[in-house]
Amino acid sequence: ANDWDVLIIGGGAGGLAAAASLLKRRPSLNVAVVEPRDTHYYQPAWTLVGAGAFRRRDTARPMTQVMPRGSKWIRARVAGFDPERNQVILDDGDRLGYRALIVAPGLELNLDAVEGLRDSLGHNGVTSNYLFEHAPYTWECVQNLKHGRALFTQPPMPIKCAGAPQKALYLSCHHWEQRGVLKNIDVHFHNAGEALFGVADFVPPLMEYIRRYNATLNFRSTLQAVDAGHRKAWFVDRDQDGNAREREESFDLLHVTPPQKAPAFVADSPLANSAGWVDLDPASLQHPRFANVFALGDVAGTSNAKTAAAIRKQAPVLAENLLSVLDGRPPSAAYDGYGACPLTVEKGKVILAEFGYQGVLQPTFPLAPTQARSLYWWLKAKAMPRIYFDLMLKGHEWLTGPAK
Ligand code: FAD
Ligand code: UQ1
Repeated sequence: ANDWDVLIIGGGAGGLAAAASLLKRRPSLNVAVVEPRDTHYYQPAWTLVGAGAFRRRDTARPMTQVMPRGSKWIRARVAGFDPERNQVILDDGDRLGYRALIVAPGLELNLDAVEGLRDSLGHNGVTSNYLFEHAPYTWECVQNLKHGRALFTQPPMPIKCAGAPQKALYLSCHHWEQRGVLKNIDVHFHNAGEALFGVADFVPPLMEYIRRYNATLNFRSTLQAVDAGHRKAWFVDRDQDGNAREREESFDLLHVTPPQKAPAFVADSPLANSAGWVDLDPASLQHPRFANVFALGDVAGTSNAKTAAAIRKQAPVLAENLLSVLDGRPPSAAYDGYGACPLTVEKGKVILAEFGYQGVLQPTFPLAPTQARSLYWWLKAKAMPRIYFDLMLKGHEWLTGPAK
């Protein structure tokens, strides 16, 4: 049975923004959001929590409070898809039918891909801003460290908010600089990739901060295992030709960005591409084989930066195109790959990286885009949470512009 006009999987940034954009356009639509958790998290502020610049409790809201008016919350977990029958399968075996489906369960932190990480987090200086539970521990460790070794890691791409691993480094170093202890701390960045940032224009201004904070960059260096008890971490370093070498490092602080992957129930489904993400047309956000299936947010198999900023632009495009499909018309709105990463290079200054597909710069404001600015710190720390909760999750799209 087609229980719902539109069934949305996930009550995170993507699912709720899509629900709000749809209901804004067509309030009569019969929309349900399947979401197992009773709390919605504003993850972008966890970087600030790790630097003592935002209260953790302000990043969590009851799901009932953020669910867009007119949508029905179904508290359940999806276990699989049956797109031939227009049904999703819940983990208790029940099925829900739909006329159109939106897949938005985000991505999964793969803690088990690093041996010992699960048990080490939260102990002896091992921390991560990527988890609600541990972001405050980052700030505790940063304040306590007066001398020693601090390591910051970045796993292979794709990850959400690819700038966040280095944001943790900059904000920690800025605190140590202000306290006069930075000179006593040996700071290392271990990046599985080959570049400090994926869009070349932003690398030179970021390198200035790397030099200022006297941090050592290690590229093609991937965290394999950690033992908080002995304060040891093991990396696999590769040279340009791909030859691997294991390296043991001691630390006093280890900020880990965990490896990330598509959720298994998506990767193992008929909706996935070969990498496990939802297969999508990059412009229309429509599935190439199942015309009534759409996706947005971190689970999308598009090449944009996995950010809430991307969702701000994706949701209206998806809403337009999904309504076209329900009405028997071809999709006509196009997403240009916009994403944004506010790089917190100092406590009080941000380089606002905004770019689309192929790394094309897309600045919102008519200001030199690679400049660190206090205006953008204010945008990130003060304005953005309100833009997110009061505009984006409510379907107010004046900042986004009409979907074309
Ligand atoms: P999520 O918001 O993660 O939501 C997914 C939802 O789906 C969850 O509620 C989950 O419970 C639910 N779900 C999962 N599995 C199932 C299932 N089987 N059935 C039903 N529901 C399910 N973005 C920016 O734009 N700017 C930033 O500065 C920024 N900084 C960040 C810093 C950090 C430390 C982190 C972690 C992220 C940051 N991001 C930033 C990224 C941003 O938070 C994500 O891109 C965004 O939340 C993705 O939204 P989503 O809806 O795809 O996934
Ligand atoms: C943004 O749109 C967004 O999503 C709502 C974020 O996530 C919370 C961001 O961090 C940023 C920087 C943007 C970009 C927004 C503007 C207005 C330039």
